[in-house]
Amino acid sequence: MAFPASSCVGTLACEGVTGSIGENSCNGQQACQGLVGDVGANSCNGTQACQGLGNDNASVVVSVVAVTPTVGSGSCNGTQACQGAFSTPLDVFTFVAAAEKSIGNYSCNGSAACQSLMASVGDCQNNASVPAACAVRKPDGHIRRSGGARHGQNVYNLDAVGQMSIEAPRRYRVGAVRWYYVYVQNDGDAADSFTVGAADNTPGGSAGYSVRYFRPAGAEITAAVESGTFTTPELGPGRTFAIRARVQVLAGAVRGSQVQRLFTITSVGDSAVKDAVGFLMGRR
Ligand SMILES: [Ca+2]
Repeated sequence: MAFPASSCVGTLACEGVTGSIGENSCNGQQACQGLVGDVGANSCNGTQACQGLGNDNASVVVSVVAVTPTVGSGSCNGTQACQGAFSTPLDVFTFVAAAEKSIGNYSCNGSAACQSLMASVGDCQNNASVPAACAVRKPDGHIRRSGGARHGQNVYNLDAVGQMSIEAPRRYRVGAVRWYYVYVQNDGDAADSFTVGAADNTPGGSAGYSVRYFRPAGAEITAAVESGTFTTPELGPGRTFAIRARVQVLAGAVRGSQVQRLFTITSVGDSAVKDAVGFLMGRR
């Protein structure tokens, strides 16, 4: 049967039904799970909505699935929405041509949305703005000491290998001050903010050194950086924000000792995406 527009809205609505459904439908938690049939635009938006859509769960005697459902634009947006849609079960007598099915633009935006989907999906990049789930998050940290070379641009890792400003140990006398610039660049394709945290990873600790952090305009942000809560302003793609680090050798620094910091830069848009830079210097 055919359902009109704005149907199957609500938790568990139309679970497992057969038939086409008009636009603005299947919007609700677990709505239209296991549905077999076409779905109109602006549909399947909700947690686990339309999961298993179009699956052939028939017995082994079924050779071909008659329906070739499609889903309109603006759909499958929600956590786990449309997961496993149009997948073919392990049934040697059943063949479902994935190419016959499609989902329109503005779709599949959400954590794990459309996972295992066997269908073509409109390009995320065609959306009027980049939805969070489509955005590429990519912080790029780089670092240099004042007057020194920059390290780590277009290098991405969590241990700062290849992204360290390393100076010859025993270089500085007691009282010496060095400045470092920690650059946070947005290499992603959507505006994003980034947190910056500093860890003291000096072997044996860095007693005898003062390390403080400042905004470009001069305000001190040492506590926020040390706790990892400092957050940059929102940066457009390609834009950079710089933090200054002031390192001073104190009278208590042991001869030949060193001070090291590891800075971890984390995307606010996706906290799983990070980059790291660091510096190493020491007392003569
Ligand atoms: Ca980098």
